[in-house]
Amino acid sequence: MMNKTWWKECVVYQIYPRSFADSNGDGIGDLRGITAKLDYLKRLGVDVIWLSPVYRSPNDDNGYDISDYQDIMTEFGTLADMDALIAGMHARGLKLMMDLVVNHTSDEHPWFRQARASRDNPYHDYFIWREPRDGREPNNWEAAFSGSAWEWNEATGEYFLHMFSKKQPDLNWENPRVRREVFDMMHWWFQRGVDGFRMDVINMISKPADLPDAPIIRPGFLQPGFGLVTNGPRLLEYLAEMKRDVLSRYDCITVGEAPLVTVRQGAEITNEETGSLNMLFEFERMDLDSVGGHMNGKWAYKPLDLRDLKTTLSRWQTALHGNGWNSNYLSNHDQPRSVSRFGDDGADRVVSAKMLGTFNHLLQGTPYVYQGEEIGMTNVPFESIDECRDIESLNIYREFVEHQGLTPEQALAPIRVKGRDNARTPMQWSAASQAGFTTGTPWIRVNPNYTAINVEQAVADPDSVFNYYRKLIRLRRENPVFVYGSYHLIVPEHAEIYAFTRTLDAERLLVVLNFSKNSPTFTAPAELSYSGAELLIANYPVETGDVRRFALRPFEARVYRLKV
Ligand code: TEU
Ligand code: CA
Repeated sequence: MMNKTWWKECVVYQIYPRSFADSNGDGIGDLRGITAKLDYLKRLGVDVIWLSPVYRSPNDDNGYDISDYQDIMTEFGTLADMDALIAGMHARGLKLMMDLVVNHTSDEHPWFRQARASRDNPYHDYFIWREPRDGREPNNWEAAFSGSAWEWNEATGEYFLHMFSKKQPDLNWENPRVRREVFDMMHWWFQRGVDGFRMDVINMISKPADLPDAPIIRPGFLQPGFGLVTNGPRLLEYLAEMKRDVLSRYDCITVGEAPLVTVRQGAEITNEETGSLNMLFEFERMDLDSVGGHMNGKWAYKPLDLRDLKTTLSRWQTALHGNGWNSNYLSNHDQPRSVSRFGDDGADRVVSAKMLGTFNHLLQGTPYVYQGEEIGMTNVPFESIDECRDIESLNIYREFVEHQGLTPEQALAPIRVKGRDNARTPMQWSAASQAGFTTGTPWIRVNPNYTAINVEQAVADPDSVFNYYRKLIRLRRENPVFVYGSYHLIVPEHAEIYAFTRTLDAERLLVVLNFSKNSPTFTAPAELSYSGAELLIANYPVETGDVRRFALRPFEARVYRLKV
């Protein structure tokens, strides 16, 4: 029998602090701004808040480059503001999940400042250094934000590794002192009241000893090196050590961000008896609308084939059932807005946002809602690269224009579709100036559709995406089958309908979702036996009728409780 635990039954809401709520008019979201919105989150019904990094940082990668793990970024506030936020959350029964970014630090962190000074410095071995190879970079790895993954350090006559920006040097987890530092820092935050951690690229912390060249998949010197640093030789050992030394001491929630993780590794890491983390963010679902193996990776867009999504998610759903635990998400601060990507952000914005919410809350696993998703916020019609702020987009734009000869418009097109800034524009609180996010000038432009899409309008409208999410979250809280029911895909071959059942003892749910603008007919498979069906939630009014066969409207969603 599957263990029942709070972190399986909860709903997590992700806050991107820079864009959530600004309390002092400097155009940058902050901790006091979040504290002022806790009643809104309580009203939505979520249980856990995942806070993207709020630590001291020079913001080369918006906080994912940390210079002090035990202090707060100046723009965001102070440790006292942090304590007030934690107290405000706990007073409302909300839990806090911090972002743990320990694959790398900022190059302005004292550890790295010391390390790069001399090879004899006691902190030198906190990072990954290599001699030049034939006077050049030690291998052909490309970093995630373009350019080599190696940076020259004159003072010691070596290169240091950075899988992300050159201001994000990778930590050397082989060094037990590094692991000790990280574990002590986690204890420090747990003792300050936090309830768990989302762990940034945690499956990249163990590098292959010889750091070999990456396979050549495109012309030129640099090749994607991610595949060589994910799921490394000592990863499970380090995670087990973290569980033994830290996580097992607290009633906490953990989720590991794990690019390129496989289902087998996912089951191993999240196995409740022998694993180390509660759940993972897998990326397979996020790679289905880009041309596989293309030299431009995610920027090479191709329309999603729903059958690919069904195949991928069904593998994770069935493989982890009773053996691990899934996380479910359709967007975050690194991905474009879900309604624009998987739904329709035009005439069918509201129904498709509700359908996607139904999908994300009815799959087995803990659902993650990204700020603004609960009101159906959309991608942004960026007019020029000057409106963008994200290092990943700015670097790839330069790559497209300077090295691939694209025109500015051609280079901007894939950024409009897949760029991370789509998720990072200010939260739209009202139709007032700057969407009620700030009384100043926001650090990044507000999406012009804020006059129509905002919290004030959504809360007041009983038929809004927001109130539909409230009902979904309440249903999930009141019905264990939503959480623990086993997943079974039906009509697998259908190109527009994603339908499945969830079964727990004698209780069964039938979930039918139309992922298209068209009106396909759903026909229940013969083997699906049931005597009666009670409609629990739908994003259109539904006449009672034959549940075994019915036509679906664009992006229609229905959830029935079946009497078996
Ligand atoms: O993201 C890791 C990661 O895989 C992303 O870079 C992803 O590949 C890409 O953005 C999708 O295109 C984590 C954080 O979530 C991200 O914000 C940071 O930039 C990155 O790590 C480095 O810390
Ligand atoms: Ca501010």
